[in-house]
Amino acid sequence: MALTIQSAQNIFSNTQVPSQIPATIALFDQLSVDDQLAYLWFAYTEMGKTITPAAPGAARLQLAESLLNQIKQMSAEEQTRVMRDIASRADSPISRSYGFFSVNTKLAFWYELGELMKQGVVAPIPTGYQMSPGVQLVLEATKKLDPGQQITVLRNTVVNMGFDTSDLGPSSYPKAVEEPAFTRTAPPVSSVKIDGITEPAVLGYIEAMNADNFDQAISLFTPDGALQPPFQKPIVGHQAIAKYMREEAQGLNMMPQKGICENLSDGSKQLKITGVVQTPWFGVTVGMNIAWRFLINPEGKIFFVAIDMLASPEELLNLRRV
Ligand code: 45D
Repeated sequence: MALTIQSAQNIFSNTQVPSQIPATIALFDQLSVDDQLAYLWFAYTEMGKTITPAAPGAARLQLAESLLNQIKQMSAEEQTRVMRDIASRADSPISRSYGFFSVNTKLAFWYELGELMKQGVVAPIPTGYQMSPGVQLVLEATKKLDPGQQITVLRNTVVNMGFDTSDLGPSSYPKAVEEPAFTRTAPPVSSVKIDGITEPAVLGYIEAMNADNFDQAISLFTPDGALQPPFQKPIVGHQAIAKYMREEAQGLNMMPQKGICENLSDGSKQLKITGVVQTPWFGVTVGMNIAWRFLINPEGKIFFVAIDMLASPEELLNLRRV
């Protein structure tokens, strides 16, 4: 029987216990735009008491520079309008430019705006703003999350902002700026050991990813292979996966801990591995508990891998089959 992405998505289906991350984002989505901006400001400054992101590199900030310079020169009212436009995904020139940014450039843009807000150059919250009970509710929900989940909520709200440029096609914007590199916080681990796992494709995948060697990682996939990031649809094919990895997987530290491997009747294998991932934005200060679910074809190539955020640290031990 031929492997299908749809059936692969369902391996170890008990991994996807309801996560508080989409639930918190759903609450956020119901807020008014001003409430959303206020929530992000309060959540970010509160979080900053214990963990703060590393400053983005100069090359990264350059990509957002023209937007930031425009905003700096605006009146407080205009600055507020721009932020409302971006947060509400309006079709305005700045919200369009933002919409074309990669995930990490979007984060760098807000990082810098946050700094300007702390310095008083940009107004964090519209003048006369009154906090609604809804903001308090989402803040309370956020406090209950672990740090890895909190930064995922922040990241995903930032990613969703800006005019949706996905239908505009590449020709409408001069793209193709090389994605700036993250500098690694720790030297990559060269020999990967995962309790219970000997599958070469899996060990090779982790080793390549920890060295940002995406060509090497891609070569382990079947040509029609797919990678499914947390809360996203599968990304299919070498080219699409490579583009995704260059934009979003640089500088990650992957620390798989243990796993199980099961042989299927057609010669393929399904594996579930749990462990911790660190993002270069927060380095060793924040660990995200995740699972990888691999489907390896009879030839030892990766047909499918899903990355799931775990609902709780206890889920690290959930290696039961199903
Ligand atoms: O609106 O095996 C202000 C893959 C107020 C690849 C603000 C992976 C106003 C394959 C405060 C200024 C990548 C899938 C905003 C593995 C306002 C693979 C600013 C997994 C917005 C394992 C807010 C990787 C700011 C994973 C500055 C799981 C917020 C990676 C900044 C996860 C937030 C990475 C930042 C995560 C969040 C990174 C910097 C969750 C970064 C999060």
